[in-house]
Amino acid sequence: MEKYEPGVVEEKWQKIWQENKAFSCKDSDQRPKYYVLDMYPYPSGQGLHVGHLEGYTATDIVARYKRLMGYNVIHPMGWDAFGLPAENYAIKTGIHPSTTTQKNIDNIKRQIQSVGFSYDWDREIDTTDPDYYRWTQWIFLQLFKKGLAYEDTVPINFCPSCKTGLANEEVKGGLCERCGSTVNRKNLRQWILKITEYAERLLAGLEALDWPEGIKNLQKNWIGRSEGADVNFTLKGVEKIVEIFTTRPDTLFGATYMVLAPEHPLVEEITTADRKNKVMAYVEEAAKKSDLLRTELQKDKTGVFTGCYAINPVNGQEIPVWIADYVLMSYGTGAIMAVPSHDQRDYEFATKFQLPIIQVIEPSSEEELPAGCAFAGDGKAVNSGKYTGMETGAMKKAITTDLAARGEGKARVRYKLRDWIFSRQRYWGEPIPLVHCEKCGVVPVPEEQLPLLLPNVDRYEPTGTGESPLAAIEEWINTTCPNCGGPGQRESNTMPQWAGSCWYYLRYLDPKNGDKLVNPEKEKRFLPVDLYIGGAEHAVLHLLYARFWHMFLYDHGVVSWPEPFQKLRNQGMILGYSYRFFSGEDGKIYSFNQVEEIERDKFVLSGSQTPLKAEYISSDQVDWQVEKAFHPDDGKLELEILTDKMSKSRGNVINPDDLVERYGADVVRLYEMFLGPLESSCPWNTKGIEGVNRFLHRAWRLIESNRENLIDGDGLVRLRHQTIKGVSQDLENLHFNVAISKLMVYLGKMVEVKHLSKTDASTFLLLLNPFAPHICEELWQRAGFPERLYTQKWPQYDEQLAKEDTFTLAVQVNGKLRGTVDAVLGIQKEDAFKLAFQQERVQKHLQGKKVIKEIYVPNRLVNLVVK
Ligand code: ANZ
Ligand code: ZN
Repeated sequence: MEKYEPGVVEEKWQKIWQENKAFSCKDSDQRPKYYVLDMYPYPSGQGLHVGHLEGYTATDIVARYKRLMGYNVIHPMGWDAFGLPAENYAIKTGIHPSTTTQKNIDNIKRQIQSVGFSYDWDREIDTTDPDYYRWTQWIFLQLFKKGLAYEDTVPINFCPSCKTGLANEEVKGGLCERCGSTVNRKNLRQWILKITEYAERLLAGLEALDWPEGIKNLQKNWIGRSEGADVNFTLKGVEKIVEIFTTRPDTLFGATYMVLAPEHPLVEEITTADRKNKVMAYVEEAAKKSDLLRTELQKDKTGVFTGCYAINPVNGQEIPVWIADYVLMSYGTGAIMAVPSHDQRDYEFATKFQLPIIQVIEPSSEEELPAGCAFAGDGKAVNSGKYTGMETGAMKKAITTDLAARGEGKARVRYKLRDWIFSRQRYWGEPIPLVHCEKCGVVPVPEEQLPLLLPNVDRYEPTGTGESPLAAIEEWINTTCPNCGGPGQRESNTMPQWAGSCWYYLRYLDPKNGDKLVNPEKEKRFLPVDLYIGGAEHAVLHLLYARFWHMFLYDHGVVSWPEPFQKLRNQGMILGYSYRFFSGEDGKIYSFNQVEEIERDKFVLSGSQTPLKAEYISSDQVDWQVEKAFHPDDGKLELEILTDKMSKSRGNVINPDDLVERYGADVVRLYEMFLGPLESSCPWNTKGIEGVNRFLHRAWRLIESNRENLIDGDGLVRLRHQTIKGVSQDLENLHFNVAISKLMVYLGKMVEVKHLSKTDASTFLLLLNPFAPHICEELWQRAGFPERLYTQKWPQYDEQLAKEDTFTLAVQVNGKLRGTVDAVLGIQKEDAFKLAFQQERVQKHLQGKKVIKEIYVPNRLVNLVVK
């Protein structure tokens, strides 16, 4: 019997697959298509870690399964290669980002290929390739021509460290998502995409998508649809009208003051002379704060009175007009009516500045009117003139209709979604194909001149004045106007990294097309993506932007399907470990990789000869279930095992290269899937890998030692059909870990039989193949089965034979029959007792008694002896 050597086997089959283009997807193939897509990686210098491989393994399993199911599977891979790290590296070293990027791509491609993923490499794309970004630029031009890209000088989120503007989606808790610096406000000329024009459709389209509810909700909240009304208030004295937006027009009788955002255009005009200084000082202060800071709920409310009064259109009441920074200019109309009794922020403000609080909604009887805060719920109107007594919903409608009839307001839907700030003041991105001409204004670069190439520069530093390094290259920046031929200047901003990933899934369908972004036939044939797997962190960024571009392309006939990704699943995060030792000598955190050995009273760091002393570490306590270990005598904390997101800075990254080298790709793939359900976050545990390693070695031994004596008999008929059914269903539901367990049970039974049947051996290899394709191909060949495994058909099961065998379990208490229950043949003793205890009639007979003995007759009865 030959020994299982994963290294040899895997190299052999990867070569065969590659030489035969085993996984290439033919456009002409008329079988039903299946498009399974990964979120393509950014080619970072660190390469991939085991977390990246989880999603890629999952999609590969599905791709291989669907191929055997008879689908024409398209499973491509590419590189999201524009981005800041390569540019920052260039700033430090002077090495061109394309050089670094290529090196990183080569490394990651090597890593991916070493795991045996069945990508169709003929479809590989790279977003920094001019033949690719030509079409990114082309889409931008279409957006521009349709009026969906506009230029504006706006206060934007500016990261002082990255020296570039950021989209709202890229700011997390007031910090730059990339580098963690505090983000400032800065007025900059920007290119902006009108994603808001698609707000309603982006929302409505979610309905039909098979996406995790969590992601759908994040998008819904980000789009933030609010139904309400715009209401006009006349300003006393100045004869101006201020429009406010409210979601609660039913509370109009409770409005006791009005607030304008400090940036509101009327502020200066309406402020009375005696208040000018105070008001202007406040406006200046507010300009320094971010929207996020201003709207924090806990924040102490500030504001100033303008001296002006507004007239409430429903009752003619005069209410004071304040300015306060909790009202944002970027939402609604930048002005609100304040109803302190029913809005918490207004309540706090009114309390602080001693403004009147008038209740206009009465909670329904069960609810109590809360003390010391606003009642924000629905109920019955009180103190509301002719509307008094109406329910909230009905009153909203009635009062809005009445206001509209008098020309004092109208129903209005508003969205939180803001337009997408699309320009970056950086070098390593797609140049925006526009020319500024003094005579003609902004002129698009003619489509036939695309791609507009990124020129070489000597220095990569952003200018920090808000212009990209491109602005300094005179021979590039100065050009002629495509319209009048006069002198013009190129746009110096580049596109954000999201641009390329907005449409990459389209280019895979037709990666080499020089005339069109994608051939319409191919697009019709392969869209939409049937399964898209990636991290949940893209919920409102990539996944929203891509839907927006896709809808735009749909409107303009480039694609024929309104949504790009029909089914989406998120992979959980694989967490890394680190240790923290509390010996007298040491209290530092060590990464998983750094610790070579742990013994009772010492631990040894990798590459170190001298063990560090720990007062007490019991090696059997350092099990992966253990989070903390305490000293047995004094109870002092000795060792803590921390799990956390894998990252270079935490030093807890697990590199797949070492694992593939040591165990082989098949073991790594299996283990990635065996960690737990795809969607949950689990810690990586290299010890646990031994289990699946043993499983594969066992499979090898079984088939290899029987391959010359396989018999023709029926074999394990029922178990085989059950396993086919179970594994097929698990694959449809992406329950990979469950499927592997079933294969382990099947193998266990095959090992026990005297003569292994051909059918069992071949079925097992077919079922295991998507998970561990190399070893299965090899054993398939060794066992003398026909052709190659990857060209075979997925096994079918017989519903009748796949039924689990059951028997009637009798449950006795003190020898008397007290119940029966259906149980699976071969049920374990503990499970049989569990079933027995669940019986209501049995429970009755156990009440107040103690079980002193449990008797089990396998596949027949349990008897509980009680006293
Ligand atoms: C009066 C009122 C009474 C309100 C009440 C609420 C409760 P959403 O649901 O987020 O859309 N608002 C309007 N524009 C604002 C702005 N630019 N800055 C800060 N707040 C603003 O919230 C809409 C509500 O937020 C509006 O309805 C308005 O307060 C406030 F019992 O009007 B409401
Ligand atoms: Zn011109």
